[in-house]
Amino acid sequence: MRRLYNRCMAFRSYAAGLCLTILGGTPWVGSAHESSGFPCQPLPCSTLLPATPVADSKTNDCAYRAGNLWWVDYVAGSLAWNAPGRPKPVTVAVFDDGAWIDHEDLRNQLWTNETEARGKAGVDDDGNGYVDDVHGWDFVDDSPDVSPKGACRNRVSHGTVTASLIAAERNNHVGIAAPGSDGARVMILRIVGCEGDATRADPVRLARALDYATRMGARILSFSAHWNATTPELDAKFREIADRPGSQVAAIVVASVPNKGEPAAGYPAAYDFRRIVRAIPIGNDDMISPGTSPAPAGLNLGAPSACVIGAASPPSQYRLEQGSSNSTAILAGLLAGIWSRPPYDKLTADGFLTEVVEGRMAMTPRRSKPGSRPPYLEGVPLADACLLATEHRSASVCRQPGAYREPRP
Ligand SMILES: [Ca+2]
Ligand SMILES: [Ca+2]
Repeated sequence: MRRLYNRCMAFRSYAAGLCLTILGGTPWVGSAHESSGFPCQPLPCSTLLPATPVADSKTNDCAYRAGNLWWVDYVAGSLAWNAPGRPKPVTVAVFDDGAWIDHEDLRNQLWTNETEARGKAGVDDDGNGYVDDVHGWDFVDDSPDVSPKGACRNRVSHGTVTASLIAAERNNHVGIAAPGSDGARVMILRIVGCEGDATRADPVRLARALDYATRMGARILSFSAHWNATTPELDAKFREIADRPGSQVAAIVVASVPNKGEPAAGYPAAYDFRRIVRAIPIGNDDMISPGTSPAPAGLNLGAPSACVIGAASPPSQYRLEQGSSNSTAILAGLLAGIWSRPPYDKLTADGFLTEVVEGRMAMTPRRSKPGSRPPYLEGVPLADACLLATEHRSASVCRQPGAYREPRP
């Protein structure tokens, strides 16, 4: 990761360009658990956090039943499954390296462009400029096929992991579940590849993907990625989406804050915009991950980063991953899970941010312990769904608030 970052800076220095680095701790070299039964056997690392009872007895996904989805309970994500009222799913755009949409835990969780799904192959049925864009678009190769390409096919698909942490299918007996299982549907936008120029994000490509996501109804834009230089045009796009009052394309941008010792958080986390929600990576000990970059003050919420299981290769492989990419996806899925439920489902992006994220979530007494470097000396509020009224509110994570409080002098 450090090497990638240095490459990024070098590129910036001579080309004043823009570089995208996919985060994820060790997404390319992480431990493989592909033996029979994974992820349905209890994993040792899932016991590193304080034991939190499995909160939802009705959920049958094998990783949940095995106690491996501690990270769902850590953010009280199961409460987003059982809140009163019928969920109105929120579309979450996943800006990443594509995804294996045929995976058993993803194929029923996709945003679908119904006009194209019912339309004619090879025809731009909805006239949006993209032919056959059923579940998103590949902006690297300009294709409706959003699956990983080239060298990405031989690696862990970062975008498959993050999409599954947002919205993996629940109660299908297999694999994992996620805070947004019932409340999120993922739009797959491939904006980076694994070789050559495709590894560097083109600002024009990013701008097109932003336009597409907001035009097609995404209300949360999830970036488990960052870049270290920007352009006036890209700044203007993000300002319109994430800052301007009354914008017709307002959406919530969930941005990763890296934890590999980078001196700054990078974009889009570095933007000081009102609709940016930053994911602060939390490690196995309730601590902010060592090496977490400084980020602007604002809507910064902690979410788990380590020992997290996500979907990998199709049709049924899973991976154990760590890194701030996980935190970002989990936070995006949790926000969607809450936003999809009454009474919050009627709120605009600004209303949801003001009333729920800023007014309640950021006010929670549950805080992470501080990491070793500023500006996180006082910890960060831990994202959770305990604000939802639900019969399962007895989840221990809600009964035992205040993992960390700054000692009074
Ligand atoms: Ca179209
Ligand atoms: Ca599942």
